[in-house]
Amino acid sequence: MSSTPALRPRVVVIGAGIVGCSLADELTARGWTDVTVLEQGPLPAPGGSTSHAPGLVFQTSPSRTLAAFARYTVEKFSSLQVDGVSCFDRVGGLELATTPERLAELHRRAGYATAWGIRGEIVGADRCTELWPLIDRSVVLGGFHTPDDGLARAVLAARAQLDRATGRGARFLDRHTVTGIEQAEGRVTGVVTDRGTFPADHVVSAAGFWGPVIGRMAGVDVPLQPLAHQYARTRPLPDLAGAEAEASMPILRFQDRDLYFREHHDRIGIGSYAHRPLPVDPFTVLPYDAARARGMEMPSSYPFTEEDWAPSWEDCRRLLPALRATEIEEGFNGVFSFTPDGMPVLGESRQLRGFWLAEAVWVTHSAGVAKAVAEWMVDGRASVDLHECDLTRFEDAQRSPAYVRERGSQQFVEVYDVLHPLQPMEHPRPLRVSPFHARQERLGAYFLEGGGWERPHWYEANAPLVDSLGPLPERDAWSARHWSPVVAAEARATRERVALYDMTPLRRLEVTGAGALSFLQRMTSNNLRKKPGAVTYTLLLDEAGGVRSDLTVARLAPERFQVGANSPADLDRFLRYAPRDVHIRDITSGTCCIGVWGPLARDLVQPLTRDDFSHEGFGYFRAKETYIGHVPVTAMRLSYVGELGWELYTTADLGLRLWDTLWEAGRAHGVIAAGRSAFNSLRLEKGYRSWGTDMTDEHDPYEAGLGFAVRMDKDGFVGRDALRGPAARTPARRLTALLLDDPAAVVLGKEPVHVDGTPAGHVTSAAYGYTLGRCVAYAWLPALPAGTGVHVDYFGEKIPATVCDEPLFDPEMNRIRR
Ligand code: FAD
Ligand code: THG
Repeated sequence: MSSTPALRPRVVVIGAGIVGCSLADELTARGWTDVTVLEQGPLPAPGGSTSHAPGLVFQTSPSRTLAAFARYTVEKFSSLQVDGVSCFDRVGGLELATTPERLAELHRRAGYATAWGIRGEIVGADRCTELWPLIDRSVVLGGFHTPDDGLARAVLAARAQLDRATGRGARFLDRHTVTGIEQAEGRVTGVVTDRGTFPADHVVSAAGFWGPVIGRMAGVDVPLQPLAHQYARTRPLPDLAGAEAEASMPILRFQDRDLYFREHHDRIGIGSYAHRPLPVDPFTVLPYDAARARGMEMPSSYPFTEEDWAPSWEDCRRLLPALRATEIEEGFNGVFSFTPDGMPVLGESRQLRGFWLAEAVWVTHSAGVAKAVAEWMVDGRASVDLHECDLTRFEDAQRSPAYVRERGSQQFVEVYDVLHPLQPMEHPRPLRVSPFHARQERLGAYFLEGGGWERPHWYEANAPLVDSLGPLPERDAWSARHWSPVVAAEARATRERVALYDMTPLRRLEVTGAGALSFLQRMTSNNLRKKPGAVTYTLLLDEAGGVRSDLTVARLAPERFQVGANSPADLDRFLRYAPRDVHIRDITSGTCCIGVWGPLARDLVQPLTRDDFSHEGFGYFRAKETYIGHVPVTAMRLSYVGELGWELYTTADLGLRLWDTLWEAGRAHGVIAAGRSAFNSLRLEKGYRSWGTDMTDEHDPYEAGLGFAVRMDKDGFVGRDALRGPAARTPARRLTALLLDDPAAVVLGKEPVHVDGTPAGHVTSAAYGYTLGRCVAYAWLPALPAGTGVHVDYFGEKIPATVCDEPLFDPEMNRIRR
């Protein structure tokens, strides 16, 4: 994607922490050997977060991408040595539960581990004390033991990678402070330091929590917040006297008290997230020498605040009574980075080509991140899905310093909390609201947040409809969160009558200009050369044929298109590729959309317009610009919930009028407002994929079940050449539809799936299908015939499910095409 200015481009990496060193290694390993790493502090421990990281590596994460990064880091560090000392000490990991909620959470984490290929098992309290004899057995209920986790020797690992990169031609220049980024015509050209300027074709900021400072030099927002975090070491423990190894017990987490532990020979090191957030302004961090002159060990280690530590020290002694015989010998408040969503910030800036970020990365993920960024730079794409880490993922409203600070601090607070996948952060809310917000509030909307938007998940106003439903299966406490029986009523009303869905958060791009058609033809997989009025479902592929997004493209006029898109990355990709005669505008903010769906949708809408909304007058996947009452709308006949109806778009100023017009007209038809929970259930019954969850650029269209949107007979679209092989069309793995056998069972997503008793894949999305009377789960699995029995592992329970042909609901399209 990034145009490569030279065969062997000149790369300058800023920062020689674990990320900068690892990146130099990965780049030089791929033949990009003209690499200069600039570091303000003295090597080998220049004073950033890496220099004092205790190096605990717990690989398990809800994020498949983070888990993959961690697995690679462990594999790589295990193979690296300096002077005979390994860079990784595989002592294992142990997470403790002291409450039933945490024990359940550990089962969920064990599920992630299985799904992402990490060994681990739930163990009882006895085994916990066997692994960690200092633990007071009466405090713990059980634990999650992961034998392949352990300790990274971060400074050593940085050294080893630095040495290897140096051997391939990279140079590391310490005591060089970067003071500016040079650019010309939207590309980086060099890096200015206090000791001269270094010309560069690519610059990577691996400056850790200094990222925002480097970002400002380049004119690029870096949405991370540095926070201080307490780490302390005890005096020698009599119980550990004579310990020869640096550590022999697993690294330990006591999440119920926001604490973690490791051994340092005969001492215990303790980290705490229990204290108040301690944000640090990266612009005020002292340079290395000035920090030393002030008595700080290094710029990133602030003085230990005793008052923040005191309550945790009590918790430590309760868990590990042996600590009562000792004291804290030393402690510090060490600084590192937190982002609004807890994920790293990676990728190339669009505003400044050749300027890359590799920030907010833990030691745990460092080598995996470095490999992915190196692949991205050298090959144009990474081999692992990076959409959760891509710097383009943030909306404009998610990049303000106020937002980044609030959310970053909240990430710190919640680091070990048991978080439901739907649970939103409390602040700042509401941030973005649709024009219908006041009406939704009046209907008792249960709002959750996504992309900054307040999104109704159901409406309490529909509660009376629940009585007419048959009995619903009981939900367990976890799946009952952020859910209500009202969801079932809303799904039923959509299938039987008609419902209004707020589709405002659906991203909309306007693509105009003389070159618009040929641009969209080149960028996407389906044929868009159709008369105005046509809507087409099409895929944005990358050069390797991976699915970057799925789009609807409405041709509203010969040179004017409206694109229904997914993430901000879609806009970014369009803007990067667009030639001069194509104009692209994100019109999401400033417009709004209502989905009017259900068998009575036509009865509701037709009387409001003079246009013909009959099947003959307004066909499936067609668009019209018309009026609904007083309101000019763009109407598109399509439905993600699989029912007759239209998406109606208008400008934000007219949104309320549109809502009220439809609401009034709908009374006679029993219209309801319906929320995202019903929406998600209905789309899964219909088999419509959700990009980013069900498929990503790691998947080709055929295995994702989207081959129908690829026109191989169309010339020259991105990704076409990669899909040419016939092998692609008989995929070995598939996004597979499952129905849970037990009508009362529910799973939520990301669970491992077992085939013949062995883990074979994972659930992407899942929701109860109220029409089908079963929970629907989509899963990545080896290609299996319909009827095959599998098991989904939900909190350690093996739930039987069956592979099904799709779509599960209305395969003849009787409900939509009429
Ligand atoms: P850094 O190591 O900070 O490197 C960035 C480098 O950039 C610095 O050396 C800095 O001097 C340099 N730099 C900045 N600005 C400039 C400039 N203008 N010019 C030149 N050079 C510049 N992670 C884990 O995985 N496990 C743990 O157990 C763990 N525990 C932690 C405990 C503590 C107390 C702390 C503070 C962090 C911990 N972390 C842990 C997090 C981890 O340490 C960091 O996320 C990681 O080290 C970041 O690496 P980095 O290379 O991105 O940043
Ligand atoms: N509406 C609009 N744009 C969108 C979405 C939307 N863009 C992003 C995302 N959602 C795209 N996802 C889908 C998925 C399926 C369908 C539409 C958008 C769909 N598919 C039909 C099918 O598979 O049977 C029709 C496919 C075809 O005829 O080619 O309707 O919700 N505006």
